[in-house]
Amino acid sequence: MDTIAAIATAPGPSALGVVRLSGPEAFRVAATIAQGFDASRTREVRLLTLRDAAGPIDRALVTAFPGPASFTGEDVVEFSCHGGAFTSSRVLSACLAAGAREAFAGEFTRRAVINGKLDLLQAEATGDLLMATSPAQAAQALAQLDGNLSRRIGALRDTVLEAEALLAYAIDFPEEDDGPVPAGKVEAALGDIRDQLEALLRTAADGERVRNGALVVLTGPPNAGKSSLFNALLGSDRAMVTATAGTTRDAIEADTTFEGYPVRLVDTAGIREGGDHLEVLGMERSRRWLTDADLTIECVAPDIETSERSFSAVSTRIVVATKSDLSSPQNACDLAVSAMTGSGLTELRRLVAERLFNPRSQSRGRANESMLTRERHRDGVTRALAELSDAEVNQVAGEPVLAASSLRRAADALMGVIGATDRADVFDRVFAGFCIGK
Ligand SMILES: Nc1nc2c(ncn2[C@@H]2O[C@H](COP(=O)(O)OP(=O)(O)O)[C@@H](O)[C@H]2O)c(=O)[nH]1
Ligand SMILES: [Mg+2]
Repeated sequence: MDTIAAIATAPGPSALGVVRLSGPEAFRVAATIAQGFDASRTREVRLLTLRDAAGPIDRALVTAFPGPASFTGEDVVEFSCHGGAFTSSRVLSACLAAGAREAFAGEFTRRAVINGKLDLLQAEATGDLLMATSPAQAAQALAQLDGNLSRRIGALRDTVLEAEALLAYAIDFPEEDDGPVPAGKVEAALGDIRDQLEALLRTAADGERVRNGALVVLTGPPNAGKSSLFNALLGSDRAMVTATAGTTRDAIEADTTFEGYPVRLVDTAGIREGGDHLEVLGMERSRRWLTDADLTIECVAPDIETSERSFSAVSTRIVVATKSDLSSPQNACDLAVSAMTGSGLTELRRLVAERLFNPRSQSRGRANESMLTRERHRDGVTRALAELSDAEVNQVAGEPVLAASSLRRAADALMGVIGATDRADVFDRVFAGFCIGK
């Protein structure tokens, strides 16, 4: 292992800039740069002068964390210097001149995984926590970082291995009619595993929705007040609003939070017959967004005629009567709002959050409930479930040896999700989205 260095804080002017070193040479590199660095004074924050060949760089707080009780499991040094592009870059350059190599994205966390400080699920959660923009995302990432999902999948894997042991036992005592493994016990164990795998798989939709944000698309005829509502929900004038029908041509996206849950809100061109070339293109786009939507907010205005064509067939939709300041809603709707006065907006945000995330917040109340949050998790659990089905078929067919090896593969698939694997391709995929210095 070589020694790596990186700036761990975001670029741009800031109060502090943190430079991190990790690897067998970390203490030697630090001693070259920091006057009076003492590797024996571990986990002690010391104010030292940093220098390079050209002279002093900064006075910085320096902390030494000896491995294995460090973030990466290796010797680690952190320099907390003044922020801004210049100072932290110069400290980094000094580390490189003293023999460290610049880290690539996610390399510190990757080393933590290799050294057994974190499993792969926790490493992913670290990345999710850095990217979180809403309370729900942060809470989910933190639970995964705490190991909740790892424990749930680990316990399930143990159950699979117990069933495999049960089978092995039955294989060793085939002659005994009423042997050590009562008839039906294996079947019951397999059925229980199936239930648990299916329950786990059902958490993926909610878990991934919290991680990625739910796609909420505003739709309705031109001039129904979609852009006005879009702006009002965001609290900023993002979309153009005019009394001319067909103003919005392109879809506009914005990230926001409703009741602490992440939402990608999209304003679209209103759908109607006719319109010029540009408007027709806009309507095509609207239809595409509607296909992907997790939920649509369908706007009906008192002064605008609404044809069913304007709407989508998405199952989750909220019908909103807009411009409630003009007149009270005539048609059946879930809610009345006014972008002008702001009335009904809080209720609308709450209703959207409930429709999209409520099943999850109920299940969240249950002890130890943890969610699959990525396609990688879903793939692994799906593979385990396919192996379990093979095991069931083989068991029924009187092939316990084959059933046992299917169970072994199911256990391996679950282990792969937790990440006690050293497969480089899996690692590359997990760490591809990380920033440098993490
Ligand atoms: N009185 C009133 N007028 C509104 C309200 N929302 C939108 N409008 C007006 O309705 C017209 C169309 O609004 P716009 O947001 O561009 O509708 P869109 O075509 O569906 O995006 C504009 O003249 C707006 O000023 C509202 O809450 N109250
Ligand atoms: Mg508009």
